[in-house]
Amino acid sequence: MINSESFERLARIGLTQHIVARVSLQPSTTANGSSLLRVVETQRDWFTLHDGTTARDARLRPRLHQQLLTDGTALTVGDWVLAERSPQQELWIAARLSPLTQIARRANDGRRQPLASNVDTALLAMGLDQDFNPRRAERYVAMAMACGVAPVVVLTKADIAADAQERLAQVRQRLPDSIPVVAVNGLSDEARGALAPWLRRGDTLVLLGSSGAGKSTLTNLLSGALQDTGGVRSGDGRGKHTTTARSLHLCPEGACIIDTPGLRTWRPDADGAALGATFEDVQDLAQQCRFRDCRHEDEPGCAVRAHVDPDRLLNYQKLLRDAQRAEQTPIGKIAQRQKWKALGKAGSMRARDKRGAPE
Ligand SMILES: Nc1nc2c(ncn2[C@@H]2O[C@H](COP(=O)(O)OP(=O)(O)O)[C@@H](O)[C@H]2O)c(=O)[nH]1
Ligand SMILES: [Mg+2]
Ligand SMILES: [Zn+2]
Repeated sequence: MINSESFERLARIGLTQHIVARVSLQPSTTANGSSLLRVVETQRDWFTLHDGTTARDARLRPRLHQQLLTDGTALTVGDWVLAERSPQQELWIAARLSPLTQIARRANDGRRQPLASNVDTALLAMGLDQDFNPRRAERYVAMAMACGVAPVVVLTKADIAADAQERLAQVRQRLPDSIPVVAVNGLSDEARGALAPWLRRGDTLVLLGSSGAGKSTLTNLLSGALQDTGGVRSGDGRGKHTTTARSLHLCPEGACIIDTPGLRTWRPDADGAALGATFEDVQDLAQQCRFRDCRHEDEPGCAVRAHVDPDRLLNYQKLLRDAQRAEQTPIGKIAQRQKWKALGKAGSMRARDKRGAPE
C-alpha cells in the first residue's frame, strides 16, 4: 500500500517508518483499497485529510466513530488514518492508526480531549507580558514529557518586554538544563532561526499555551512561505488561520506544525508516576526521606523539603493532585481503564516497531 513514491509524498506531511509499521498491523480488509492520509484539520462533523499534495474533506464511518467514543477518545489533528472512497466519490475514514504520541487535556468532567497526535516536540508558548508564569511553564514541561513529547519553552514578545533577560533567566533556572528555553519576537524572521533545530523534515510540532500567547503568530511565521503556495490550508475558501479548530501546517524546512486554540486549563492526562518522573530531583531525594511513604509535607526527616525549592515542591504536589483528581471523576476512571488497555496494545506494538522498523 505504501511504495517509495507514496512514502516520499507522505513524508512531506510527517510520515515516518514507525507509522508505516502501524499500517501493516491493520486488518487487510481495511487496508486494501484505502489510502493512508493525515488529519490536518478537525471540525465538528468533518475532517480535512492530506496526502502530501492535496487536502480533502472526509467524514468518519459510524463504526469508527462509535469505537473512538467507546475508547473515550476522538480523532484529532496529526492522526494518521485509512480512508476509502464511496462510489459517489465521498471520502470516508475507516480506521485510525493508534498514535505514537498524543497530547490531550481533561475537561472538568474528566473527559479526555486529544489536542494533537504523533508529535515530536511541544512548543510551549508563553508571553513575556502578563502571561508570564514560570510555575505554569514548569507544569507544562512535565506534562509534555509525561506524554513522551520533547518540550521547548518559547517565551514570546521579547521585543516588547522590559525585563526579557531577567525573566528568561528565571525560567531557565527553574527547569532542568536539558530543556531548551528561547525568547523570541514572533513577528520577526529571527524567530525562525531560533526554532530551526526543531523544524527538520519529518518532525511534527504542536504549539500550546494561553490564548494570546502568540501561537498563531508563530505558526504563520514558521509556515508562511507555504501557506499561499499549495500549503495545507490553501484553496478551500474557508479562511486560512482559523483558531477555533486545530490545524496542521507545513514549514518550508520540512516540519509540520500544529496550531491549537488557547488552553485555558491544561489538566494533566498522564498518570502520577509519569508526571513525577519528570521531577527527577524530587524523586531522587525522596529515597532519603525517613519514611518510605513520605508526602514531603510535615513529616520529620524529609530530605525533599530540606533541599528542593519550596515553590517547585508545591508545584510538583499540585500537578500530582490534579492528575489524581482527573483520574477520580467517573468518566476519568473509565477513560483511565481504556487508556491502559490502549497503551498496553500500543506498548506491544512499539516493541514490534523497534524490531521491525529501519529508522
Ligand atoms: N510585539 C509582539 N507581538 C506579538 C508577538 N507574538 C504575538 N504577538 C501579538 O499578540 C497577539 C496575540 O497573538 P496570537 O498569535 O493570535 O496568539 P494565540 O492566541 O496564542 O494564537 C497578536 O496581536 C499578535 O500580533 C511577539 O513576539 N511580539
Ligand atoms: Mg491562535
Ligand atoms: Zn519527604
